[in-house]
Amino acid sequence: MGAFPQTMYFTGLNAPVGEEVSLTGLAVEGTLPAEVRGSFYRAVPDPAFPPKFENDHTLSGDGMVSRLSFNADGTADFAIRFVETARFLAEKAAGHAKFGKYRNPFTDDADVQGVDRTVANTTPVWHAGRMLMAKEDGRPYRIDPKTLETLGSYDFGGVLKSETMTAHVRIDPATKELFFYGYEADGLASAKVAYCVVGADGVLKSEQWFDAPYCAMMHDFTISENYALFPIYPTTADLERLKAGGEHWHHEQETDSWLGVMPRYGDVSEIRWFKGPKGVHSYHMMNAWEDEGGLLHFDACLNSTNAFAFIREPSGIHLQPWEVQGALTRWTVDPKADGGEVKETVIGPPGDFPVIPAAKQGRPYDHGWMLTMNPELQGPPLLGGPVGAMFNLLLRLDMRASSPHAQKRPPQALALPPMAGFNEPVHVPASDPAHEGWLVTIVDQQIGEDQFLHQAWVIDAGNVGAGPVAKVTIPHRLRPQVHGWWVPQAELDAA
Ligand code: V55
Ligand code: FE
Repeated sequence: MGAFPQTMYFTGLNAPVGEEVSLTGLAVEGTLPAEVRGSFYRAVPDPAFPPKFENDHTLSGDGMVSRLSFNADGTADFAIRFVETARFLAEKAAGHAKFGKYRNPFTDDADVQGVDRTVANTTPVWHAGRMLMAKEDGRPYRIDPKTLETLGSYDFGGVLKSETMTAHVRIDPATKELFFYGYEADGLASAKVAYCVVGADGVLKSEQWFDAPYCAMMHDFTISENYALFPIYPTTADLERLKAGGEHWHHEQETDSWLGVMPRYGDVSEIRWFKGPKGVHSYHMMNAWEDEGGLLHFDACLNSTNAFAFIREPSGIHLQPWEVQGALTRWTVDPKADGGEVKETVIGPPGDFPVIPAAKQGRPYDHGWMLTMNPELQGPPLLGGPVGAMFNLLLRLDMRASSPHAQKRPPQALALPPMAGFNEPVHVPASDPAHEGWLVTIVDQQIGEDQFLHQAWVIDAGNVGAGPVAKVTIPHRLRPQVHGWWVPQAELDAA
């Protein structure tokens, strides 16, 4: 077996771990709020074998699903297991990597052609009592939420036609329906998008296909109370390039972005396309909402280009990380208009991993949280993750303050010391509507040359600056997560 490449994607915090563990009775320091009772699931890419290609990166890692559960007796349990995808099992049987470049099956070994090559590594999605490990290049894998065992590829009981399902779903807080889409729905580099609605009972009740303006990396989307919003940014795929063994994605700095808007229970023929700026890109949206005048606002962590160097570089875009400009940005459109251009307003700082209370999905909202880099950090950041450095400042944003008509207040912030980083938090609602609830997040700290301390922090969501109210040290090496999900104990008990 070869060795892992000695690049930033496989060294330091990003060094592969690949060990399945189950630890029980971990001590919780501090005061764990009674409401933080349930499990924090995380998706962690972790390659079981050194990649076939030296230029491989974190997004190709085999999915591991991790569970941190807060127990009734005040202790915590931690477990992590590989998602046993068809790809993982084929490589495990061979004892080495057989699948090639990120999302390029033409670079795979001949004897695994046609084998499902998704790695299920992006989001643990919980809906209707089912846990799905999702990645945008394929169908999700269903997981037993208690044992973390893999139950197999999931297609909503044979109903889903799309070959893919996004890792970024949206759940309506009132109807509990799951809204999602799949892009490249009928194959590599296709512009076909499947738009799907799943009932609160878990039954896929609608799947409609439409054509995007071009085949784009559609990582996230959002819904408002009445609309579904599909952003298209010019990170594009090309079948001939894939056949020639090239990269799945190139970013095109001179190509227009678009926002597709349709009534969320409407027909896809009703989609209207609104033009955005050229060359911009966003991985994650914070929310979308309608104002009293009927205008639709779409709030995203927008960047001037693709945030990932491994996408920029093959596209001929050579920038230092600090040359990438970003801001929480609002695009406003009139959803009743027949297309047009978005109206753009900067409403917040650069950064990513936006979080809102689940109850505010698609609704006007007062506050949200996100991660950013601390411009006042007195020392080096923690290197790791797909961008190369971990976010080290957690912000609570007052979204009303970001309206040009409102009083501007500085955001509340929780800063980490040098060589420490936040993973994306999950929000745990409080039972008292006057309390903003809690954030649970994994904090990684480098404490030696290749030594790291990993802790779960529980933070008062309305007072992030006060620091954690409770901490759990996880005595196991952790790789950076992608996304997480909070599942309350009552929902686990009912499942
Ligand atoms: C992202 C993550 C992915 C992926 C595409 O964070 C985009 C963004 C972990 O996999 O395949
Ligand atoms: Fe994401």
